[in-house]
Amino acid sequence: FRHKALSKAEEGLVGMCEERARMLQDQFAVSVNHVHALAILVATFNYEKQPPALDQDTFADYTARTSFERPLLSGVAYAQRVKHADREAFERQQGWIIRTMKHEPSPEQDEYAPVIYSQETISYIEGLDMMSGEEDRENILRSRETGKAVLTRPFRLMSNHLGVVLTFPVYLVDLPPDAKEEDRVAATAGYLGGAFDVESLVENLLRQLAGNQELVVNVYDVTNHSDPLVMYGSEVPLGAPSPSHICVLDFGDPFRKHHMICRYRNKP
Ligand code: WA2
Repeated sequence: FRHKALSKAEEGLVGMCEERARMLQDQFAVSVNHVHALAILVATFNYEKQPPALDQDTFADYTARTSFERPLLSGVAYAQRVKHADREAFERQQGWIIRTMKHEPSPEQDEYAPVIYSQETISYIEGLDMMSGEEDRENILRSRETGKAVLTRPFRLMSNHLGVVLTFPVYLVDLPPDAKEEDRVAATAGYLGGAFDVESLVENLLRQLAGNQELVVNVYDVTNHSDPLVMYGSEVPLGAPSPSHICVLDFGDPFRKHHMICRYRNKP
């Protein structure tokens, strides 16, 4: 009798966890696809047209009107690659100087990735060198070497919410899918990316589902299996022997591994 009651409860747990994992993965995937399209938009209108047929106002307008396509992103932006030799000319042309993510004038670097276009929801990153933040910098380097969408580990975004950053590279020329790493780096024009505000937008997503009250959901970055990083939810004190269910999540970056773990708030 007791055994049967527990299995019923566990069945419910599995179903609710899988529903949430599927929803989160799907909303993540559509958001990533739309950022991919924005990277192509920048390549097409900013680089394949002479003079560029894109500016901050157009980018802000287009990204605001298409934000429904990116339900888990708090905002998107484009950071241009600027080599040190071109910094002075770039700053003179823009009328502002490149700053670090701590808002200080950028010290000399080999190259920079200042944001030149941004969605208004994250306008605070305009003019900031995205290579000055460790997580953003690693993303930028990995995206341009692979030509693929990449994700950071979870960290506190500039919004102060826990989340991850997505980055797509933008190239000056069309590259074959098997292009060499060095050719990719040489052809890099900049980086189109955005912030997955997991803390508030996933909360919002889960709140709308039936059974939300009774369920505790956590998402972890388990890329390093012995050091799981919280991506969503609060740390649940271990040792509580309540049944839990684990769903594997695929956010589209094969370098990263994610899990969702669900348990009942009160042992049913
Ligand atoms: N965007 C928004 N908030 C952030 C952030 C970010 N990066 N990093 C920390 N908080 C323009 O990869 C290029 C966006 C970075 C893209």
